[in-house]
Amino acid sequence: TSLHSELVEALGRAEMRLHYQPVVALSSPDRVVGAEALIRWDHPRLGLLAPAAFLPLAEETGLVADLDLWVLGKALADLAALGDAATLTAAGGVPLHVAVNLASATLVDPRLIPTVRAALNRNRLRPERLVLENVESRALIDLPGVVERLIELRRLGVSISLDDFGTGFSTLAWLNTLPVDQIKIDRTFTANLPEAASVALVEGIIALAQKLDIDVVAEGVETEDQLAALREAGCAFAQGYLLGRPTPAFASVTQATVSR
Ligand code: G
Ligand code: G
Ligand code: MN
Ligand code: NA
Repeated sequence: TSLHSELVEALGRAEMRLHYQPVVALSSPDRVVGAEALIRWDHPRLGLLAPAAFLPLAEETGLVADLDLWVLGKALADLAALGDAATLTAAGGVPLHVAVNLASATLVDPRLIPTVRAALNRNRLRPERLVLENVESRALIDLPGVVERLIELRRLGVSISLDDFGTGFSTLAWLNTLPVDQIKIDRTFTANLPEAASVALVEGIIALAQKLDIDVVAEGVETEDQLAALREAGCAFAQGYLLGRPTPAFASVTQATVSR
């Protein structure tokens, strides 16, 4: 059988898994403010597959929206299952959020908004608890109706995050025109910290985002030096192996900073 026909059946056979990676506020002390849901396929023969092994196929064959909508329901159910007490972050008392990645096909899928509403209601979660990340920034310029959909989602109270910021088709000009609450600085920029040129770049992005009232999350933080450079630059949030690897148990995400 082809990987494609297996993928069609995988959702029905409950072979999809979510791993969660902590998103950390760089305050003193640091604290976990949420988690990004990252899909995996627990394939019966091939074992645990990363998104790179099946997402391109899912996108080509029109299955990616089904996957993303499943992720939405599962991630919000997992968040709700943590319970109220466990989801309050150590400082500030702000409840944890969960971030879900959406392909461009999902953004224009008519089921998206009804699914978001239903999943929030079913799990008795306020919309502020959900962040939607746009995986393919190209969609934002290519597909008609995407901006309107983002505006509608935001009106519901859901936060919109621009993923992989600074790469591919994303441009600074978009920050002014797109309904966006957060940008995630791509890990290729973090990787070159604390190199002077990268520090300047990150500082520039942060200054611009602050003026536009947009939160900045730095991705891919792997070293203490990178983390120090981000603090120095005034970056408010970060994610990366140094702060916490993706893990199958959502609950363990909340312990990420406790162990630091
Ligand atoms: O987990 P990993 O770093 O291997 O993820 C690789 C890529 O897959 C990332 O760019 C991420 O945005 C994307 N991805 C992870 N989970 C999902 C998902 O549920 N839906 C979509 N559309 N993309 C995802
Ligand atoms: O594109 P997106 O931001 O959704 O991608 C998230 C991906 O980045 C996941 O596959 C996750 O496993 C990976 N990731 C998370 N933290 C790190 C890190 O510190 N270094 C690297 N190289 N990858 C990371
Ligand atoms: Mn992401
Ligand atoms: Na990213």
